[in-house]
Amino acid sequence: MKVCLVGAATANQLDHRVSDTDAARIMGDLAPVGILSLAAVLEARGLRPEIVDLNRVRYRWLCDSNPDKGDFCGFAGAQFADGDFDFCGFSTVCSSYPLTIRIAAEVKRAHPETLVVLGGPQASVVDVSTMRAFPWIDLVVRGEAEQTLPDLIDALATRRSLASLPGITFRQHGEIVRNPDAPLVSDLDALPFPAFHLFPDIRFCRHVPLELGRGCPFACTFCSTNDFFRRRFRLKGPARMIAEMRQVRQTYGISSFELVHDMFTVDRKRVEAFCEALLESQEEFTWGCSARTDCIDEELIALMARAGCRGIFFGIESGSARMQKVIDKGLDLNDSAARIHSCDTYNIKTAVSLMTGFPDETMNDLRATAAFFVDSLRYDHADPQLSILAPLSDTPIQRQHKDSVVLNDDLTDMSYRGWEQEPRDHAMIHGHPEIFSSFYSVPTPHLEHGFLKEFRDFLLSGARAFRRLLLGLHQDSGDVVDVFQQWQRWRTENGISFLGGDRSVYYARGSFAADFLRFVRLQYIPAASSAPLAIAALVDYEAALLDGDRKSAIHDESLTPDGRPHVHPEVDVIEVPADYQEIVRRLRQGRPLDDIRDHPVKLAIRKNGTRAAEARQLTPLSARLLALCDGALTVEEIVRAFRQQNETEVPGVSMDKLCLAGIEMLRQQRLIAL
Ligand code: B12
Ligand code: SF4
Repeated sequence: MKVCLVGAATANQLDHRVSDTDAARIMGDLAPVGILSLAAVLEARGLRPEIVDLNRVRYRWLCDSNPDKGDFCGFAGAQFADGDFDFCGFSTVCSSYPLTIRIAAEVKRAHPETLVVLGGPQASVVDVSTMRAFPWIDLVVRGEAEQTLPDLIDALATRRSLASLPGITFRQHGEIVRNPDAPLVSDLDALPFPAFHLFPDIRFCRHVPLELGRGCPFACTFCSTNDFFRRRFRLKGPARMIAEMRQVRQTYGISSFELVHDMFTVDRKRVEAFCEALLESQEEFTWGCSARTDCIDEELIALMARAGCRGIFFGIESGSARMQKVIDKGLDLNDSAARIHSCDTYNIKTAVSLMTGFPDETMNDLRATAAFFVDSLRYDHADPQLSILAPLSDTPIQRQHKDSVVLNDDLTDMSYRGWEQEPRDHAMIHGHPEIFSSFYSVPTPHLEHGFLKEFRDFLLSGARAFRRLLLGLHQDSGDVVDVFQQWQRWRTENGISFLGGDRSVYYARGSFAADFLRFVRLQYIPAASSAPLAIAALVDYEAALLDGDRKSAIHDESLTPDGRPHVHPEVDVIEVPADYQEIVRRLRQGRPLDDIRDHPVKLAIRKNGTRAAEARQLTPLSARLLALCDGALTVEEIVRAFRQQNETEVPGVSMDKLCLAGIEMLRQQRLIAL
């Protein structure tokens, strides 16, 4: 039997301007873990499945300059033409479900004899409604499929009845039949290693995704994955994981991994065992994982860091203690903040994932979530994220609100994911709210949706473009939502509109940052700030960063008496009205800014294309020296001028020596070049 397995489209950041290498890296990072596991199981049964990666097909389509290339689904359908497959199995995820169903239709149209099958998290929970609405879908495999899929293919090949095969939904005499659920895979260590050899882009991966285990015992009301794996927490053993990691390193030379599990740290002892095994192996692998902040502590974080953990995804969801209860997440938010702080101390990056748009959420709840978002900006390794709730099919929230969901393209978070929807997708989504529920919004009686969307874009872009200023404004005003409302009013009064009407584009790529800095200078500081000097210093700093990058190819040269030093082309020297170092210290510690005094300082800011580039606060002596490095004076002349300017001697050090040592230090700091 000729079997093809198709990975779901997930790489919506691709477009024709992305280079081949970058595209391969993006697609490698998004390797379809489930499909690769299934392919390995089929190979172990003697089959030779082929894998089609829809991300790669889409990239090919995006780069195809042929004006008659047609729409993506037709193009994608044609990729299956030569395969002559008996069985075509598509993986599904809610965000690209309309696309998958349309591609499946193309395959069926061109090859009516091919069995078109869906599997994965989306089709599994909307199996019956999907098959009712889209007659070209022949069968759905529900849930984990390492047992079901080979049994199904075996039954099909030998023309046995499907009636007793658990885990499938299929058609029989025109009726849709839903067999009972299949048992879970109880021993994940018994599964074969993923079939990476069928997925060429894995070679370009930065972090190879490897499945660490399945199942989360918690029951958050918005989450679909707990039910999918039936809340049965399972973990691969340390020996098995390390063997997989070693094989990847030996085959592809990659030793950085994204360990896939919704909630790795459920069982502390097993996390310790994994970390200790890694340390004992002396392999120096690095890895990221997911955890809850209440299932991890400082000691465990320290051990994980030693064992190579470099990133943790924390689903915090809401910064409101009330909402934590309403959504059955139940985190203690002070503890959550402390865990993020601990990770920062151990140089572990944290994705601090927050959501808004819950049906019961009030303005005060939103304020608390926004505060949690901005507070986490004080940690350099924290990356706060904010999304708008999408009611995933068959979750408690979706079931409760299924009759009152609203469809408004601008409001759904799925369309924000960037998949362009065609009129046919819209018609499908519009006609079947129960199948495509994630494209809808639940009603939020206390919060206006348009407001939420703009606020989300504002926070995400603000955190990217002026991280410290955003934190400073929140600290100064006590409420970033209030700052946003002031900005919204000012924006309207000053006729600032969104580029081409597209709010997200304006916030992500437009002149938002420059407009906002203007608002802070002209409106916020005079009218609302209780720490005007500190905020002014932060605005000046952020404005200097906005002012373009200057990557330079200058190489270091050593000092000679006749060399003429000048400020390094990557460096800007600016003056800010208050002690910047002290402001940053206070921001990190959450201390008030209102008594920051008038004390102008000079900052040297390196602009080499990285936002992480640090501003260095110059001592008065360095500032004077740097001012003399104007490219006109030789080192000898600078020493002379410096001697004349600075009459007070440092005891035991001659002024000339001090000056030469200062120039050398500026050179080593790459603040000057010759
Ligand atoms: C890693 C991950 C991602 C990665 C993508 C990884 C990739 N390779 O593309 C990233 C971070 C990009 C991502 C993004 C998103 N994700 Co995600 N993601 C996951 C996560 C954590 C792991 C997926 C995984 O590898 N699982 C392990 C494998 C073994 O399981 P599996 O894929 O389900 O495969 C098994 C079965 O489903 C089945 N199966 C799968 N495919 C097929 C196909 C056939 C033919 C058959 C027979 C069987 C079958 O057999 C497999 C083996 O048993 C899951 C949660 C989870 N634990 O699964 C969420 C999950 C898949 N994501 C989810 C969501 C909602 C999203 C986003 C929409 C989130 C958002 N709002 O941004 C985006 C959408 C991406 C996009 N751009 O379109 C939801 C999907 C819900 C749904 N109903 O579809 C999940 C389940 C999480 C959740 N909390 O509910 N995600
Ligand atoms: S802890 Fe995470 S994976 Fe578990 S139910 Fe809650 S959101 Fe889902």
